[in-house]
Amino acid sequence: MAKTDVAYEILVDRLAERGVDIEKVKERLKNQKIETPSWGYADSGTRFGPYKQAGSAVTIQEKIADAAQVHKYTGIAPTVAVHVLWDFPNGLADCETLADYAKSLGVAIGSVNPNVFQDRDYAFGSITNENPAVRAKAVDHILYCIEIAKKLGSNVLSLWFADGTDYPGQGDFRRRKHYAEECLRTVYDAMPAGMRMLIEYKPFEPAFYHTDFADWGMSYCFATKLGPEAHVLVDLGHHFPGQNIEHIVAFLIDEGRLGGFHFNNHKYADDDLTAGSINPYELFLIYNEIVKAEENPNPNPPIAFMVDQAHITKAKIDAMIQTIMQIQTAYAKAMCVNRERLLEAQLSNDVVTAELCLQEAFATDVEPLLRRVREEMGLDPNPLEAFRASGYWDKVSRERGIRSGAGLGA
Ligand code: PSV
Ligand code: MN
Repeated sequence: MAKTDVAYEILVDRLAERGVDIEKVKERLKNQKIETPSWGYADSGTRFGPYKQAGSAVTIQEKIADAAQVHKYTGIAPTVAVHVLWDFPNGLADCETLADYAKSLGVAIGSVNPNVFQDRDYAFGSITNENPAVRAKAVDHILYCIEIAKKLGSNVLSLWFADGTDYPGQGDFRRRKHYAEECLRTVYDAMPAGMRMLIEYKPFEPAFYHTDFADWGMSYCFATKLGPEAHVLVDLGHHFPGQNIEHIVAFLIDEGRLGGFHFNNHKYADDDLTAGSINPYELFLIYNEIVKAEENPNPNPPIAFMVDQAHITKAKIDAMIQTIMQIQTAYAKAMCVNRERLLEAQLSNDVVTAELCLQEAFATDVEPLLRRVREEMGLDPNPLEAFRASGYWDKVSRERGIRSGAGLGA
């Protein structure tokens, strides 16, 4: 037997001892879906300026082509999130044939992200601005994004507001909250049947004193007031250090309001680092809640699993493939928990055994399983090496070179 087969067989036995059915795990891994962001293939930057790379995508066609590579090698990244201002400089005209183009490359357009933060008119807020004309402009842009979503066959409207203030006294919290409620109501009522609104939160940046959507509780509150098609979007980078994100995830699932994720990892602030790069145990614990939700009845709608990362030092497609593999690994490990033993330990207050059940799963080497799953999906067992060997990146970096475009690093 080949070495990899032996490792796989040992894992099968080990998981059977934990009451885990490997065939079911494989099935779930094959059905996993993670959306990658168009802006992750383009140049991005920091407050100190843009970081340009040879080969970065500029047009939406290039971004989709790069995203299609990630899907081609991982098999589980079939959709691409779009950011309207950065991806469609010519508006609806840019969308005409885009769905067909994406389809021809084996992917589809996923969530649609309006941009009501870049225009200088929004310096003092978009939907929370004191000026009704600015609020109306922001709402109009989001309504236009709904039209774009319809054209692209997307049913997820993903909203993030940079709104906030920098200094105490600058704005009135409650008045701003009322403006936001009013504007979101207009948008929500304009959504066609089947469309979902995701409301993201972020405690700081670019506003540094307060943000109008500061935490999950505020997003939850806006969402519940709006109606059943509004949900909370959890961006892993949008929490203060030490915050227990898996608890937030479990709570929202139980309330039926977890709409989706923006995966990434942070060490200090909203660093946009590769998912699992700084704290893989946290990612595992988040997936532990997702796995439990999949296995137990709960009121939550389908979750949109999305990446929100803009790498500045890593090669972009390499980094995105690495990201998908990290998330896939977290999911696989979370399915390796001995659930029966964990429940017994919890019921008998055996804290050490309970913790060990999770640690044992986290320590499980799931590589043989993931390689097997990829082979069964007709993929190379090592997506990153296979992509690198394909020469795609060398080719596009030569052809595209260093250019200017729209986006975070325009
Ligand atoms: C804001 O930091 C954010 O997380 C939002 O999701 C934006 O759409 C995205 O980043 C832009 O990069
Ligand atoms: Mn985000």
